[in-house]
Amino acid sequence: MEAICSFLLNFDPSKGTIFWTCVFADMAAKLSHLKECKQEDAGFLMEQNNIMVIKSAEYLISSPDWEKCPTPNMPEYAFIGRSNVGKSSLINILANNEKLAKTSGTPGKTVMINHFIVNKEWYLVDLPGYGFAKRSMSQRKQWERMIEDYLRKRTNLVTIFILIDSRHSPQKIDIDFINQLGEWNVPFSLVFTKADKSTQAEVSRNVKSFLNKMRETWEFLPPHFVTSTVKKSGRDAILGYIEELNAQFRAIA
Ligand SMILES: Nc1nc2c(ncn2[C@@H]2O[C@H](COP(=O)(O)OP(=O)(O)O)[C@@H](O)[C@H]2O)c(=O)[nH]1
Ligand SMILES: [Mg+2]
Repeated sequence: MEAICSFLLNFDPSKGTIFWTCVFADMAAKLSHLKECKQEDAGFLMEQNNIMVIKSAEYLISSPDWEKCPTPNMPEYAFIGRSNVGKSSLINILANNEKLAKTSGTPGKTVMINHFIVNKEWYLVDLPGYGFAKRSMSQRKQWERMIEDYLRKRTNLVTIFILIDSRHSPQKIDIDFINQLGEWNVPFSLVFTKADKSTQAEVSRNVKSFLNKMRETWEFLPPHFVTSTVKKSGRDAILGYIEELNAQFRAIA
């Protein structure tokens, strides 16, 4: 069976920050088990495992840089990917609120870190996407600086979800961003979006070839999820994973 890397949160009292260690424990076993299930079964299994119920989800604030973000006192999960990959749509189905993050057919230009608070116990963060051709060079530089600072300095950031369009073969821009995260030591998971737009066979082929591409530089693969906001698939698995990490966060906080 393919090696799946699982991460465990730890607290470094000298620095006051959380950090990750890599383990092959319960979570890896669970994820590899889920990988072998059909998506529906995965949702069912997660339900049995007390899948998170969304009681509330509210927009909190948009910040121009990491220092202006809310107090880092709750576990935080950030979502990023190319413009138009389906980020806002995914955030909305996770939060059970179609109007929470704006969705549109045309990508936006705003470069802000957008915080939402879910169940009054964790932060969901919508980050501005990469690969937006209409950004000027200075806007791109601003994006790079803001993202690097946020990802490297935000102490309560548990993991980021990188969204990848499941209709395409591996794209250099996504691979480059992932490799950059490796250099920065930022833990991440992959979410393959818009699974309803191609056949199941095509989606599987693209997911497989993306993971194979990653194997060229990565020893272990991160958890990955396949989603469709039209079919609302993949939602329970992602929320179950967040719930699991929230419990780890609470255990060390
Ligand atoms: N068929 C389908 N369309 C999607 C899905 N997710 C997003 N979209 C569409 O893709 C476009 C961009 O989505 P949006 O969430 O605004 O992308 P963002 O720029 O990454 O935030 C919108 O027209 C969405 O309706 C999906 O899972 N299936
Ligand atoms: Mg958006």
